[in-house]
Amino acid sequence: MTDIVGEWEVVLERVRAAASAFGTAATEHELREQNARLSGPSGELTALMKRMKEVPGDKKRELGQRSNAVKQELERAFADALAALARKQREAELSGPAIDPSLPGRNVKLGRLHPITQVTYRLLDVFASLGFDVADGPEIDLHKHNFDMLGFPPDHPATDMQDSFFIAKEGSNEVDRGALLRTHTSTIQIREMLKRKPPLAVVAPGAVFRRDDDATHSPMFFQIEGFVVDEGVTFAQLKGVLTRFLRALFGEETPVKFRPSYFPFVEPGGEIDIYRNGRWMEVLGCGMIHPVVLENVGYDPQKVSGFAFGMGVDRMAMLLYGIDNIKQLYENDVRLLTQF
Ligand code: FA5
Repeated sequence: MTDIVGEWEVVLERVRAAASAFGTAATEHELREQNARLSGPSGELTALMKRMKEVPGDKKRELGQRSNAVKQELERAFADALAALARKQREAELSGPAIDPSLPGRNVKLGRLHPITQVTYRLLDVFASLGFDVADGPEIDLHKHNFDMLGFPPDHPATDMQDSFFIAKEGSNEVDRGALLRTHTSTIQIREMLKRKPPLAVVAPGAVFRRDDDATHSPMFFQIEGFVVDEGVTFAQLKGVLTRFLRALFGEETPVKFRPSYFPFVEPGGEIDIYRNGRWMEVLGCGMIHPVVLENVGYDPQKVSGFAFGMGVDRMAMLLYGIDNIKQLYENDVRLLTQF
């Protein structure tokens, strides 16, 4: 029993001695650390006071009072040392080189939106003005959203490991073919149609990933998907909306070419090229949503029909800004970025 009382006295003395050394701290951080070692949540004095129940009854009151007094002493010493440090710093500032308030301020360089983001907003604005909603989806998605429900047959080359980035199983190099980095934003068609009922007109921007790499192809690039589903939607409407859109963006005189093309999830399907800067460039794929896709999401293809399109935002940026290599959009050279 006497042990705890003796021990108590020793610790109190040690804490007081340590507090008297507060003045030696060179920085506020150091001072706060010293203080925390004594009275912080796991400080020495705090730990001591938690042991009060071990103290014999007749000593409790006295040791309690003395401990509180030391605690108050500690608080005072800490406040004094803190004030002294602030004073010292202020004195150093005042006796240092004079500040010239008439000097011009430092220029803060203003950032701006990346050209791809700017173009995305421009494209979405046109579609918003045509009455489309904007939707979003995850960059890692399921094989069934990216391929199966869109009517890709299981052996379609686009599902090859050479074309798509599949995700390795956790902790192994084995590939999990159930999930991948989406290869197109058509995943959002499926996701939105599963969630909502027609009529709907939706555009959905996002990053997509493929094993592609040359002057006009990047392994990560951006697409905007669009689709309209309602009773009586026709190919003429598809042509009307997309021509309107491209002319609003590139100018009313822009040559626009519809070519037949194949995508498993549309029938008929097509691609659109536009003529800019002396060449034709493919900008989007499109078509009437395949009845099988409508069935896959629980719609009745006898009642509703729809059209869909997917465009490369990078390609649009290249055409709008006259950039001839897609890589320039990703090098983030400020000499290029500040031109937009
Ligand atoms: C698709 O991705 C289809 N999902 C588009 C679609 C949607 C068709 C709805 C029908 C209905 P495609 O693989 O052609 O289609 O890509 C669409 C556009 O993305 C292309 O026209 C092109 O502008 C752009 N693109 C394709 N690959 C790349 C790439 N590696 N880098 C940059 N842009 C690309």
